[in-house]
Amino acid sequence: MSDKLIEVTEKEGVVRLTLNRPKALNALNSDLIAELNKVLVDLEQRDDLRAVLITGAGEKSFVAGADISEMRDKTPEEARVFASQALTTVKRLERLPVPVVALVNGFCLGGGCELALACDWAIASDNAIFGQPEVGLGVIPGFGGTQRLPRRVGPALALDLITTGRKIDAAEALRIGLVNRVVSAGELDAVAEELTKQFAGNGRQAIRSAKQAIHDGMDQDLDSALALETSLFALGFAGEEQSEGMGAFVEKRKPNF
Ligand code: DAK
Repeated sequence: MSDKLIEVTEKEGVVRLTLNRPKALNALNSDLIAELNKVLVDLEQRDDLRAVLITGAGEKSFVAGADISEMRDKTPEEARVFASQALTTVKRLERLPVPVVALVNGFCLGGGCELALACDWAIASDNAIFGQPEVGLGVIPGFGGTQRLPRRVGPALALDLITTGRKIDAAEALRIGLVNRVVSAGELDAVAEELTKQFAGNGRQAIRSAKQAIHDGMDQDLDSALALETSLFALGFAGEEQSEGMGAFVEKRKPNF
């Protein structure tokens, strides 16, 4: 692994981002967040992507949270700037127009759990540990955890996890819907590859619109969200994917998206 804060590799339109501060268990400091933001701004410009994978360097940790040593001496104003930069970056990741998959290879705590929550998919290794331990440090989750965690697992469980700061294992994370799948550490890459192949077999624009409908719809009342779905559904008939997808079905062949 190089000394870059983020290692970016790519294969057939699938970009893999490896957060690379293994000595600090990939804790998110300002430099790492700024670098992630820069990488995401570049990825936003591309229309040839299929998926983005995000993981942590080393075998022990996805991300062990925001960097506590760096945060320790921040003033309230500095904390606000830090949180707002991180929130912008996390939102950018969430809103990439392709599926974003967290490969959680170990500790996934605090800001790390919040980063995973912003991904569309989370695949955890069976040794992964999750938690929002911020109250034990005298603060609250500041990278979206108080909002995305209740939306993902429901308010009662989010309150449980955030007010106790307790850590949970991968099996419990799967049971409460925090992650989609749990596999052995050695299987993470193979499962990610299988998943991205499934994405690649589907309409790129359809995936993009489905993602938009879900994210934008969750922030709206049901009627507005359904109207949004109708618009995006209709828009699908304006492109080539719909005629190829439905034509392939009728002609009993595989679609070529
Ligand atoms: N920050 C900085 N360094 C960290 C770190 C972290 N979050 N987590 C681990 N490290 C460093 C350790 O200090 C240690 O460094 P050296 O001593 O070797 O220099 C190295 O990584 C290895 O860690 P350990 O020696 O502790 O390893 P262990 O296996 O014994 O323990 C552990 C692993 C993950 C259980 C433990 O390291 C740990 O408890 N880490 C802290 C986990 C944590 O509390 N995470 C939440 C961080 S707070 C906000 C903005 C953001 C946030 C909140 C508010 N606003 C602006 C309002 C977000 C906050 C957080 O994410």
